Amino acid sequence: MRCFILILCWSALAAAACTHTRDEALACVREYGDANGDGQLDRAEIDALRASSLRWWERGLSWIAGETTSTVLRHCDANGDGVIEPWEAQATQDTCIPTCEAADLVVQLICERQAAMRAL
Ligand SMILES: [Ca+2]
Ligand SMILES: [Ca+2]
Repeated sequence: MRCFILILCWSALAAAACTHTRDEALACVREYGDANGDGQLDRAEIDALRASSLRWWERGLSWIAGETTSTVLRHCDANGDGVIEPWEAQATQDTCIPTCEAADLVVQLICERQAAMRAL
């Protein structure tokens, strides 16, 4: 019986773990983050997106975890020029939202909240 419950829990976790893809996460970050509509994300836009999406304690936690705007740029800005362009998504697959769990987090913490704010 315990095994059965464990398997149930595991499959529930596994199903809940990956409901979004990296492409979805990147697309919505671009959609909600690119404030000036030039097709790329700069530091100020990433800062603004984080500030308006994350709650103060989540920003604190992410800062403690080392997930800052600088980290985002380091992981997602392939040529290091300070802006994230669409072509860099392909070049940073291993560092920028590398797992579907990361994609889920981005969608839940940023995209869904931005969508909800827009709907108001
Ligand atoms: Ca922009
Ligand atoms: Ca770049």
